[in-house]
Amino acid sequence: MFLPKPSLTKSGRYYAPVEIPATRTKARLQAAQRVSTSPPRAVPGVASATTTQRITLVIPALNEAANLPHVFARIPSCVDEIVLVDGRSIDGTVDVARALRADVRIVVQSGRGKGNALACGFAAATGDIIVMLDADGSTDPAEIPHFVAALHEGFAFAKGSRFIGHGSSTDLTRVRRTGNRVLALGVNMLFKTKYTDLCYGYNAFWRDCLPHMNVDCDGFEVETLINVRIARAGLTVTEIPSTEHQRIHGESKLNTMRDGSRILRTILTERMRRRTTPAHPDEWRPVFRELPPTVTG
Ligand SMILES: Nc1nc2c(ncn2[C@@H]2O[C@H](COP(=O)(O)OP(=O)(O)O)[C@@H](O)[C@H]2O)c(=O)[nH]1
Ligand SMILES: [Mg+2]
Repeated sequence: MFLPKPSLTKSGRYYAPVEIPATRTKARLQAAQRVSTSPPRAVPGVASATTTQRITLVIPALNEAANLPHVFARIPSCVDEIVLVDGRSIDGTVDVARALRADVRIVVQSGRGKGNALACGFAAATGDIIVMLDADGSTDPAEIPHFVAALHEGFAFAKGSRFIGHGSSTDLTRVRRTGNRVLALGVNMLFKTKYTDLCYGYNAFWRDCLPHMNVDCDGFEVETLINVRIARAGLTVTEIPSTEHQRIHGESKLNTMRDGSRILRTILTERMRRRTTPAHPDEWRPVFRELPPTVTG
């Protein structure tokens, strides 16, 4: 395995080192290339990387029974723990998840919305590395190794982006794409970030980031809240090119106007806030309920 030294480009932007296994093709190399605004460095409180760290995958799911077979089939073997956070689905989501993976942990969220679901999933996760992605087939679990590799290179947070490198989306409508771009511009101006994507649900991070993220929102503003708080905490962030597909079955629960204005409100509120990290290390942790595992044999 060859690990090139970090280097600065002519434009002054930092290209993170990329692990290059001998078998990697040109396309995969481009896929692994990441641009960051700062070099990876040791972050106080963020675990140092070894290859033995455990990985938890957190999947929020609300009536996604028909999509789970596709999603679970693509989860790579490097994932040690799967936490599915159910939003009290009525389509058999929990039964399907259990039929697919006997070892899946089922968490019932304490409140409502994707933000609350992720907060509960993060609270339940036991891994050193936490990966979050969607249950509708739009985010591909096969990309997880790219995210994890970035964390092992020294970044605190690996943030999926549909608009960098070979990243793309066939799921976004034109209105949502424009809204995402405008909101990302606003965040970049207000928080001095260089994000190419703001509202994407595919990320990975060391568990030490959790108190900094302090996820305390309910809805689809959750990704924005996380992205803003990790930037304000000074954590090292790198963007990973990611391909978003159309959800396979069912419809998006996101309402462009309602959730767009929630995201805007979140950005403005975060800009006004002073304290971002909870005083107590467990203050961010919501109460959640976990269903007992199914008895087998
Ligand atoms: N547990 C839970 N999951 C949710 C909730 N709302 C959305 N999700 C999940 O969050 C992911 C993204 O939701 P989706 O409707 O596809 O939104 P979009 O991708 O932004 O269009 C999917 O896996 C949903 O099942 C919720 O209230 N509770
Ligand atoms: Mg979706």
